[in-house]
Amino acid sequence: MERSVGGDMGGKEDAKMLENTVKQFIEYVRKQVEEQDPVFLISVVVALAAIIITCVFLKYFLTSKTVRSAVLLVGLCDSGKTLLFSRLVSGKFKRTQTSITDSSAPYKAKSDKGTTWTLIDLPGHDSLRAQYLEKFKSAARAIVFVVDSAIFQKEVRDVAEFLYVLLTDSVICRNTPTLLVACNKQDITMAKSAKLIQQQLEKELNTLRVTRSAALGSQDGSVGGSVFLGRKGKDFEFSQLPMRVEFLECSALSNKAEEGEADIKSLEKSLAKL
Ligand SMILES: Nc1nc2c(ncn2[C@@H]2O[C@H](COP(=O)(O)OP(=O)(O)OP(=O)(O)O)[C@@H](O)[C@H]2O)c(=O)[nH]1
Ligand SMILES: [Mg+2]
Repeated sequence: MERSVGGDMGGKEDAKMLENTVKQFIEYVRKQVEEQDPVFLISVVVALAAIIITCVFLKYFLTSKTVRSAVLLVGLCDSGKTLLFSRLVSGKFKRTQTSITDSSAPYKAKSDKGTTWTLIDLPGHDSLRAQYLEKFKSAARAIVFVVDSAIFQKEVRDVAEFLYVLLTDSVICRNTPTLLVACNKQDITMAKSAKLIQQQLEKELNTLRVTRSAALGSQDGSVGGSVFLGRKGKDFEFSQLPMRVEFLECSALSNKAEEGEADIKSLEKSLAKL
């Protein structure tokens, strides 16, 4: 009992002492301020504000540059992401199986600067796609969207649906990573050209935009965080997007021999411009 009363008194004394010290300090600062030239004081305040603003800017600028250094390989199953990954990293052919997890490796761009990016191969399977995209999307400097040009006609709807998810994502729209649509498997005779793939995707995305926004309207906003695709009141075109978009043709496999040369020069050229 006694101890607790003593403790209370000690606490009160401490509080009083602290109050006195603070008062004395405020009084001291007030006196100092009064004695100074106001022009000098204003310059000190302005200089301090400039230092704080510079620090905040530098921190934001440096962190956003260091964090976003990933190049993601995304696309439907069997489009050739893993083989392209292997070709870009080591130049070698690799027998692949459906990926069930991500794999990453440093990739040195073929430019004068020779920046090293982290190349990340994501699984294309329906059930894994979303979770891996979620994991890596905020780190993306560029997204290589791989399309199987040989069976594009059959897959156009699925390809457009996946692209729609990417292009209306709020994080991706804010960070605006470069989008490289790699029209792969050009070694196959039936392969569609990059130009045709672009036109068909624009048409398909235009249709999807109408159906998706109608569905969103009836769901009282439960699917939040998605951005309108392209420009309202205009047919969709890739040029309306906030990020740089490039369509290119490549083949991760030569039609002559399995281990033969791949044709990924256009992809390497685009990656050099990041
Ligand atoms: N002809 C031809 N075949 C290719 C080309 N690129 C990849 N392939 C083949 O297509 C198949 C699928 O390639 P992967 O690299 O495993 O495909 P993926 O996109 O990683 O597939 P998931 O991991 O399931 O998402 C393999 O048999 C590859 O050898 C190409 O440019 N031309
Ligand atoms: Mg794979």
